[in-house]
Amino acid sequence: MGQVAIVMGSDSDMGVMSKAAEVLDQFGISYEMRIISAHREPELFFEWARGAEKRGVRVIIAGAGMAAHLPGMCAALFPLPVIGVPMHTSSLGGRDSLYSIVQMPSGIPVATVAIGGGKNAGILAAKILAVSNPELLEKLRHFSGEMQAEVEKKDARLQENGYQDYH
Ligand code: RP5
Repeated sequence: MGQVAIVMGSDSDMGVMSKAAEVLDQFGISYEMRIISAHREPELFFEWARGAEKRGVRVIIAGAGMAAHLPGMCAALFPLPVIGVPMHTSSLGGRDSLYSIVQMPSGIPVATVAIGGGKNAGILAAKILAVSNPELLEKLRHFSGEMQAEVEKKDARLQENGYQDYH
């Protein structure tokens, strides 16, 4: 049981999808994580996606590569937000995955992140949940503040040392 469901078409997607899980862990958001292939096990996939809302899932993060139908089919079956994560592929550099996920027909949106964008998918899921969770929103503000501080530190180092001595 979890507020978010992370699903991927293959364990070869794990490197990217684990980044989404890490973000959810960081923010204390509960999630389920599954490997389910829409193409290789369509019946199981349908059952899983149809049951997600009843299980308490509020956002699905779906990652897939190549002819990546998993996120779009999640959006067809699940009434709440679906975030799609296109995988990098060796033959077409992930454009196949990206176009398969982002080019949804009108009426069935998938919020598509960048190729390999597992981390942003996790952050986006947190932001969606933060709409009705002030405590989570506060954590997100803190997270943004930390990112800003990191960049400021880097710039201060650059101003101090110049680019030749910037490591
Ligand atoms: C998709 O096909 C998966 O999401 C994966 O990105 C791609 C390749 O799958 P494997 O052949 O590595 O299992 O369904």
